[in-house]
Amino acid sequence: MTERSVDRATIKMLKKARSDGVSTAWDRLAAQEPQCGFGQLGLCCRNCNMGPCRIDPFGDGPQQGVCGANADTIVARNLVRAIAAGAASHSDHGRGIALTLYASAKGEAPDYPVKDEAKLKALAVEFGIATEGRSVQEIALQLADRVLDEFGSKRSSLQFVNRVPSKRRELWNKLGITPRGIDREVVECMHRTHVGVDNDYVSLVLQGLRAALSDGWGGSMVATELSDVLFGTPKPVRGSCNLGVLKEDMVNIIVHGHEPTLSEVIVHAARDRELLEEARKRGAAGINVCGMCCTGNEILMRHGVPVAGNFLQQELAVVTGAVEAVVVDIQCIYPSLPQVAGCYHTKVISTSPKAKFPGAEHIPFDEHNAVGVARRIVRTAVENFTNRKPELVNIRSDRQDYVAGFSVEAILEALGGSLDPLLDVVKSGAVKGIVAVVGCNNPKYKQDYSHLTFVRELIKRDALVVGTGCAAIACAKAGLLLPEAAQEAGEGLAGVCRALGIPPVLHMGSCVDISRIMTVAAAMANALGVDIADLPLAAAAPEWMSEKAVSIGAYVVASGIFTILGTVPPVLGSKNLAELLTAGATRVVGAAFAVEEDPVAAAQLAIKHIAAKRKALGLDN
Ligand code: SF4
Ligand code: MSK
Repeated sequence: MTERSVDRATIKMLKKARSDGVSTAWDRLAAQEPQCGFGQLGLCCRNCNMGPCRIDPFGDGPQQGVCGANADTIVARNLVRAIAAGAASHSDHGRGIALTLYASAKGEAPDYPVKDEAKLKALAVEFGIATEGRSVQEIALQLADRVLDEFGSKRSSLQFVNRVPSKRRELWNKLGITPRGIDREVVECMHRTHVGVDNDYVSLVLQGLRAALSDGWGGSMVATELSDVLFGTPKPVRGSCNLGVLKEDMVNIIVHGHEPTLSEVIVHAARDRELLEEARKRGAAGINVCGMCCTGNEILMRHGVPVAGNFLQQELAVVTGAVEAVVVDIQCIYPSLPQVAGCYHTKVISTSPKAKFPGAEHIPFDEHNAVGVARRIVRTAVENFTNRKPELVNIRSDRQDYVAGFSVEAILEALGGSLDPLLDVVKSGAVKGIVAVVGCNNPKYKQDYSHLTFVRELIKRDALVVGTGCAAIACAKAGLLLPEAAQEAGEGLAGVCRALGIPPVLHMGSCVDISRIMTVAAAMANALGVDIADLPLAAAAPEWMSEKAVSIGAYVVASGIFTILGTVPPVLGSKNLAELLTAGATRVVGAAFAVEEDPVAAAQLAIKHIAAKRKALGLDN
């Protein structure tokens, strides 16, 4: 099992899964091998019913589909469709949060009062909404209304684009990739990739970038900013993580997926006296709510709720035999969960009308009666406690403390109210640069190995790391989110961490919270009067797997940040497209992708890039 993961808790639970006769993602991957070579290269097309068509990568067989599309067109269309799916997922999540704020402001969602009035007002000002002499409800209603307009906007640019340095905005305008309506860019991707529409790979990729930008500076940013308004802006908080956070003597509930709307109220319902009494009556010492993936990140950032693990651990949490309910909303949830749960006593409870799972119990979430639904879900879990099969319970003790909650506001507070101290340590070279490490796990690669190796190489060389998503959970499990981890950092970064009392790796939230990283990058560039592409920044998704990660990578590059992918994207079937993404893009948007599966070599690429940017800015002369 050591070839599957570097995480001890994962390895132990994989062994238990095997002895319990449970198949996991790793087993299903083995059963899929060899995976389709055409698919891996991006060379198959099913966009119309004259197909499916595929291009022979060796040049002996067909070089065109029935319609005449060549490798460049097919690979580019597949890439753009992946971006559209990723952007749609983040943005639909953002829309859900905006609709909740709207309902809250209308008095129709009483369980969601505005928690951060200062942030509400700051956003209102950004959107040109008057705040003087107006109630929180009035401001919230107008802001939610205005934000919802962004999805189907007739305007030529999204509001948050104004955060971007002017040089970059001019470039986007020149290239015709300034994002307009959030939904519009996704729809245009689907239109252009329909048979017989856009067949020029460069033109297709540019629209892909525009859709991705509508995610990063639109849908994801909406999700982050309005979640802060509704649930509170995160501040540094301590918690613990990994499968050892499950408690043998308690009712264990895992909340998994991406939206904070449900998990927030479940956290509160689990503290309800009546439900706690019910749990005690059934022999449990209490109710233990733990997160998984990005729903986990959302509640760990705001409440320090324990996180049971990242993407590849969702089945393994069930394998402990100690989970009464896995409550899921949207995104990154295996369809296999009910099957695995069937081997134990665990109930899988789906809650979103957008994500149903055969074999799961569906308890529809309703923001108008959120606490009522949350209580029903918690009660279902409590009632399931007595069904536990003690002979199948095996919770290992692996758990690790972390500090998370580094929102932009929290970072500014740690810096004394302005970015200047951060810019000063970057200028002095104590911190050489900042690298964003984000994204998933992927069973094709040893779980967490690339994340941790890459991050350790970077902090050793005085690069400050900011993380989100499953990458941040990997770092949390390895102890890298503690201030004490500064001892693994280079002298310069370690000194900065000690002075500020921060870890060398800052957890900035869930996948949509990469928008927080973009906001910091834009603010740094604005403060220095340069473009984002001029800054000593880099990004990486060492173990990515989802279409959302494709959208993220595209908007990060289009925003001017060099991005390293640790798993190979399905674009190598088109030499032209691969060249455009890894080299040509630098000439177009000032940044490009690199693909490097070896995390040590990937860290060297990031450090080399940062050194070049520092030199160009005259910082190391
Ligand atoms: Fe084949 Fe063209 Fe149809 Fe794709 S769009 S399936 S390449 S005919
Ligand atoms: S949860 S998108 S596996 S990071 Fe955001 Fe993790 Fe990737 Fe899902």
